[in-house]
Amino acid sequence: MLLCAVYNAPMSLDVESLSRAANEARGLAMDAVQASKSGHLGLPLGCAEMGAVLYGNALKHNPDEPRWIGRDYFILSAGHGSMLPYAWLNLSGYDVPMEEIRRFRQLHSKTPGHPEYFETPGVECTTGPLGQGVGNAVGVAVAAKMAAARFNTPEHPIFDQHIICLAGDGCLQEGVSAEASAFAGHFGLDNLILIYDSNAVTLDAMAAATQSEDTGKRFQAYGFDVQNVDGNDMKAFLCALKKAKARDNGKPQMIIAYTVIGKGIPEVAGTAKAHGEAGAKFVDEARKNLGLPQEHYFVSQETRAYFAKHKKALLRQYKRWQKMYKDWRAKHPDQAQLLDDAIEKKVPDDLLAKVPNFPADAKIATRKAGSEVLQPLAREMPFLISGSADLHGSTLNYIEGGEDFTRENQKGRNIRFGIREHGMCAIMNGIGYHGVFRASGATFLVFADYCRGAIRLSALSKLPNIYIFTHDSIGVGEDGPTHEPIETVSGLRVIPQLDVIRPADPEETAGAFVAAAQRTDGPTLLALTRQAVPTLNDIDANLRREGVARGGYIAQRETAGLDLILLSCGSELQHAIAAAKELGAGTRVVSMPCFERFEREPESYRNEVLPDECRRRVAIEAGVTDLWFKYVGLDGKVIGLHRFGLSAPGDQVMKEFGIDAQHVIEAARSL
Ligand SMILES: Cc1ncc(C[n+]2csc(CCOP(=O)(O)OP(=O)(O)O)c2C)c(N)n1
Repeated sequence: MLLCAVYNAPMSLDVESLSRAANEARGLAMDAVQASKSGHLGLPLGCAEMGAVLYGNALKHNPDEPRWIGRDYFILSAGHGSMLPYAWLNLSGYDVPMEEIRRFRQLHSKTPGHPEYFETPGVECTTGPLGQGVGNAVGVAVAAKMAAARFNTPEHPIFDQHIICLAGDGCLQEGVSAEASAFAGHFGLDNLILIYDSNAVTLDAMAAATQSEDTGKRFQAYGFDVQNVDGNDMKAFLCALKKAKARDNGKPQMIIAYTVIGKGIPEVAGTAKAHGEAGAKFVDEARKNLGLPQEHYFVSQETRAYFAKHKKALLRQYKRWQKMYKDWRAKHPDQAQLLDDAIEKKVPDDLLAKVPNFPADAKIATRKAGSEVLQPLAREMPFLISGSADLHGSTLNYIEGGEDFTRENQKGRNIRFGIREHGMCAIMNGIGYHGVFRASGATFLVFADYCRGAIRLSALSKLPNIYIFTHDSIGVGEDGPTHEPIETVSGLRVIPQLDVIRPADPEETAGAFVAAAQRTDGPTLLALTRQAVPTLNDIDANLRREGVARGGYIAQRETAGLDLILLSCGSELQHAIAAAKELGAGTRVVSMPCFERFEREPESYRNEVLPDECRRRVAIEAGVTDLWFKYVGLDGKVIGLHRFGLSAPGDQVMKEFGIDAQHVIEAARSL
């Protein structure tokens, strides 16, 4: 029996078998990268011993049930090293057969270039844009703490797991990981273990060419415990891992693991050349040196036998958990039902009916309407979490009575992310990947650019996040052009799978929040005004709130033969309605709060709203005009602006740029 020298705990580690497995995993990475003529060899080779310890010993998981809620999470933030998890998932017995390893990076394989959440069993997060995985791991750690606080009992530690993230120099150089790590330290996420693959190499050069900070000290300053270890020494690494797992001291854990990038290919090992696929030309010789046969994709009987045995042990561990879980379900059936509903992402069908109508004379900002809509939603959706990047006072998305998430109160539903927009969104993704909670988060819309890297990945991974982004146009006013979105809404509309909804008044805001809540196969961004908007009583209230779900709808129908269509959304819809009054009985007003939802409607509906035969069309929105031409066509006109805004009261800025009914009327008459 080995003893962990640091704290004398027994360790059983079959070094011989796992060393063999590590070399065979290296062989798989070499073969796959060589065959696809692309991909990264350095990390899977350099971290092979850590992969062996994790998958062959330390991780709590179940290859037959990859999404088991009691599992440890392994997140490869350095997603370019994707052959590391693919090889170990294959060896562990996940549904990642050798055929898929052979098809590394090929069309529709389960082994895409970088790990993708929906593509590969056992892959927890979509990673590759460096740093994101660290933010995701922090988010999973938040969700695991929240779930434990809500569901665990002293007898039933259902959620009792560690989130293990492997990150390289690149991940830790990126700002998003710094934001998320500072958050993790502050909120005491001691279920997080961040392994820093410190191999002194980045892509272009040695890491020393671009970094000289003391990373360990930096993370200590964030509030982490930091251990240093030789990452190619399996015993030392397992010992550090066990120590990190055992520490429930309110500190996230960092293990700085010194490794040799590209270990196994002497021609490139330890240098930046090991990083990509350059080492592939030396692999025939490398195979020999590693004791591997010339046969490609080779896995020995011994390794298969080791992992078959290990899987049996994992299944015993899983069964013990199942027994405890069943007992919990029997004793707490209401809680069990709640958990089932949360995992299934159940949202009441009649959610809209739970949101009271606004008074017809309400003249409030859509952000304020949003804050009122959020409260009944939060009551109906107990797993809805609402956070803000230090702007709850402006974004108005605080769940009343939901309490703050703190070290002491991990049941709290309001997360104070601090001024860390990118970190917030990467953490929201982690909460989404965890799968129990629905994450919503808020900031000013103009800062969506800070969040974009994470928002894009939420769309790619189909996470049902809700972004409550306020101050959505030049209507922001006095804060000036730095704070006035111009191109931002359009820039977000072009992200595939992201719904952007810009509601026009309080009732549309109700519809927008409910549409976002009921959409569970992708994220929704709500763009809300800072300034008060009139309630659009010319349109039936139910039509306004229900119309949003279709993305676009006929807000005001013509009363004579159709000869003009006015389109708009958000705070500018009022101008289209006012203009219509002057433009004659043949004018139709279309409210278009969400392009993406409208595009998902059947063609027949879209043609009904925007019939081909009427080509006289004018759109108005206080932002760049380009995307609107899809709906007004080359014969139509769009009122908007293609320059940055101004610092002055919002109504004056709107007027200065001609965002009003008069300009709609003039444009229509000129057609
Ligand atoms: C945000 C982002 N920027 C750049 C890249 C391209 N890239 C992939 S790996 C890498 C270098 C990473 O260095 P390190 O984390 O030390 O990885 P290692 O060299 O150890 O494999 C770069 C620049 C990326 N994937 N994501």
